[in-house]
Amino acid sequence: MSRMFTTHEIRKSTTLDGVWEFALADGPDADLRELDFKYRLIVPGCWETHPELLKYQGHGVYRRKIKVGSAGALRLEFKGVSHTGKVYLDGRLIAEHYNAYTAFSAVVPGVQPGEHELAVRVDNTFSEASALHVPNDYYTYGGIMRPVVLEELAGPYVERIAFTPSGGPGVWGGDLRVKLANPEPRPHDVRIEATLAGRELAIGSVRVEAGQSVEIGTGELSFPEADSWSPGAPRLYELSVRLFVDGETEASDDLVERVGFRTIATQGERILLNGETIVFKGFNRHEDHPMAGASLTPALMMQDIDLMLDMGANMVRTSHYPNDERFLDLCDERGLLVWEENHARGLGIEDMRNPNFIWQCEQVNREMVEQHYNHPSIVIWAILNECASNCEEGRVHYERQLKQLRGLDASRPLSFASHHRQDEICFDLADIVSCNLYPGWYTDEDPGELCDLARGWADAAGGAGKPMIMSEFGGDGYYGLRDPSRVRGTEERQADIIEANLQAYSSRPYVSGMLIWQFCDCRVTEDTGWLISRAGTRNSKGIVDRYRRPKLAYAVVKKYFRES
Ligand code: ADA
Repeated sequence: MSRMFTTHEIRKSTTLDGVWEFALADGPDADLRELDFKYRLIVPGCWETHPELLKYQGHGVYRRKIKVGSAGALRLEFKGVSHTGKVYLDGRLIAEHYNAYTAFSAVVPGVQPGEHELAVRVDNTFSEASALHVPNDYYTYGGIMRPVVLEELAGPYVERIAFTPSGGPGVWGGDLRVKLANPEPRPHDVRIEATLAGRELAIGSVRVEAGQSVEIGTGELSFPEADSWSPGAPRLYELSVRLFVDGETEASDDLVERVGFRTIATQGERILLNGETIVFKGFNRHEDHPMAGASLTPALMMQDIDLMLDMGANMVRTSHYPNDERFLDLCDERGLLVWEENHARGLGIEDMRNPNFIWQCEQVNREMVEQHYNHPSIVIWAILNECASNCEEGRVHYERQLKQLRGLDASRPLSFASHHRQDEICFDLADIVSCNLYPGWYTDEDPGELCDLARGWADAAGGAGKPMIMSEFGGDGYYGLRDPSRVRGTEERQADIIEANLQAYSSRPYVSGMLIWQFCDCRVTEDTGWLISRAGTRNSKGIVDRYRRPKLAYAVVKKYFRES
């Protein structure tokens, strides 16, 4: 299952879930014919779930046979390969992609019916070639960790749909952009129809040249009957787009998306959802589980959402990378708002000088927005968590990337989380000011006083008149370590820290959001500098542990999130 709903009624589409053969490789160029495919791994999955590969960091090759029914173009989509994937069809390279957290695809024209071999080289090593996957306070797992989709294309196909809602309750509208591609060696005339919220829409006709793609837009449409999407009533609508090629009366391709009617905006120091003030309460969450690595099953994703909702949360931040689409689908369905961010954590200016940094960030920004554009739950795009936003050289990157995001999506506010306190210099570039501060854990400051100081620093640094979110705060609590002394690391002390922080932020009207670091404990890179101080090679600031067992702080969070 690659999504939580059916995305094609017409196009032939299957997921390649299941058992694949797997071989270790001693480098990126190992001869595929000479490898020993002795392992059997589940896709999607992480190789660290295999008892011999618990800490394997290196190269490996996945392999399986696929069956193709009719001659034509084949489309293969990989939702997430960690962190670099090279895809081969019958020994021929057809796609290459860097970054575990966004999807990529390959369209191969003229594939003959019958059996073919699919092989994927996967690499999760750290080197200069990888500017974003670096040793870090979370774990870069290895493997084909998100679903793989195989599609047979009958001709021109819908590559992407982007729906932007506008208006408000009772006067909902929106505009639709459809991107079509023609994988065939001759041009086609294509007519496009769509269905949304009970309306049949004739989008128009267009000629698509051989091997080209085109985008067609509707302009503003009105849907006065549509219900709003909101956390309390997350009403979703299927948006189906169909293609009719060269005068045919039967559609030959389609794509179904799920959309919601909601607006998100900032107004002075407030954030407005559907025109009403909202305060975000929630968690930072890593995609991490002891039994599944970063490849959580839908049941595990749903459990996380249930736990967050049980505590009274209304938001999750996808720290620090774009998340699995199935998790976002579930957030849409359950009404959990999402702050989604690009992939970067704690990169200093030296790291940002990596020659691959710019293109790798630009690529993940573009893929994140294009691939996740239609999720009504996503209400903030963010970039570069705790990177060098405290110096002019770093500012150039923040400016460039925020501008890129604005160009890709002007309908959602932008932010970035900063830990630079009074040294921050980029808040003027964002729509929302976000601060990561750890009073009670890394410092002994009073959370309320520090929050007031942070508001002042933000105001002085170009953030005046903008909403402010406390985007990270918390402290370690080792699951099961209980002690009346309430010393650091006990569950009691963690609960105290969380309580003091939540009390301070929920009583300050200028705070538009509070996101606890973090939802669940997570595995971190082993043996790298200061990270060695992470007991058990994990970040233990979760309100639940890696197995989702609640710590004492759970009840504290529930009290504040549910009552405030
Ligand atoms: C930072 C960072 C998180 C995590 C946290 C911590 O704020 O953004 O990824 O490392 O600190 O636990 O120290």
